[in-house]
Amino acid sequence: MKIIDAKVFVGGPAKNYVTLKIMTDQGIYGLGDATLNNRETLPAQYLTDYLIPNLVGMDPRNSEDIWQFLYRGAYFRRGPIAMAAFGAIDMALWDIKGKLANMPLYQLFGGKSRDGAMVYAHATGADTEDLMDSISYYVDQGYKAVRVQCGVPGMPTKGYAVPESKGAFRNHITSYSGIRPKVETWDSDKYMRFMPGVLEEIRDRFGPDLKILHDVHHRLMPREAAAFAKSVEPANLFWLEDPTPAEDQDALTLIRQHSTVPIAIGEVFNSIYDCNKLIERELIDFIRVAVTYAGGITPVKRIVDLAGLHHVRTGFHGAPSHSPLCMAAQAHLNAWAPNFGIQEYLVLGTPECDALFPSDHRMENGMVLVSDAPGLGVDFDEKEAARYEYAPGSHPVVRLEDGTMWNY
Ligand code: KDG
Ligand code: MG
Repeated sequence: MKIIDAKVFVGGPAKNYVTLKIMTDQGIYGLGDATLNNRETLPAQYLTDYLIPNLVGMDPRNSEDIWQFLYRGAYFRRGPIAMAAFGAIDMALWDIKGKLANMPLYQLFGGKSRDGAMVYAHATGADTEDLMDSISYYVDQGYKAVRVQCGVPGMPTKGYAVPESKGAFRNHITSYSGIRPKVETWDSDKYMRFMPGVLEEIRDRFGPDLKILHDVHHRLMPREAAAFAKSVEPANLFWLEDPTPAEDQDALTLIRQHSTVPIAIGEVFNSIYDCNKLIERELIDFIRVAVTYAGGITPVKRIVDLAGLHHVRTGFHGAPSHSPLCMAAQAHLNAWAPNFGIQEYLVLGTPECDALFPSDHRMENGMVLVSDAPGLGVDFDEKEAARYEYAPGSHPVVRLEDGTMWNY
């Protein structure tokens, strides 16, 4: 069996999905996702210029050897651009393998460990009452877990992932359009004074069973993060995410010394070498890598197995920017992983997205139910894809009130 060609598509409804389609001489094709949010053309070009010409002629069934060829062959290893490109190839090769075996991928991993994978939604509010309405909206739909973000009084822009005005939470998605980023302001003191009280109010209002998550989005310094983690303990969080910039791994030791709040980290990690020490030293509770950014199913399955040895559970990244192909790869891993924790899940099929990526993966009562179709269980409609064009975007940048650059 041989790979005869591969194509890359960039575009989609309100997102620049980077979709790879690998064709074989047996008519079976595989699909993979290389969507690197706001830098989408870069993995697309890496695929087109360097990787696809090497894939042609290879046996797609040798996905392990092909992964080693890509990774060891890169010389300048890792990094989000290369790993997203490898991730797309690896996903597509697993898709082909599943189609050849006529089995959904979770069967190839070892079968199902659960019927449905619990997901969390993003609740957000311009102020506390607005946030409470947003949480109720998701709880009423059957969600058992919500990430909660709240506008901080007295900050010129209100904080990470919060709407500027009340009542906007249903459609709130951080705006990414244009090459020049929007500038947000941040004040750690105001945030640290305000947020613990909000989390306690949510716990009082919604009772002991709701799983409450909160994302600091890399904004606190290590000592602040340790103090903050201690101060949110009464709210009994399911997790506290990215309390400090993820590259300073010693910060996690300080946080652990001061608090038992569960820590989730990893959405910006690209490889097992970004998290193996954190996992082995049991400094985190949830690993948040995404199958796309971390190089595909092959390496992420190894991370999941390592995490399992240390009681670290999965909580894969699933921001709105992730393509349904990445979410499908994660749905299969979630169905199998003995150490599954939770899944962030936001690509709630708009009609346009469902038309571009038809599948019968579904969401019911805050759980993802994985498709039983062979492979990833997601198709790609090229005619639909022709409707979309690449539109450049950018993450916001953050400055302190005196103008100092900070972490988004
Ligand atoms: O591309 C960046 C987003 O994926 C990120 O800001 C979302 O922090 C995020 C999350 O937890 O989903
Ligand atoms: Mg996050």
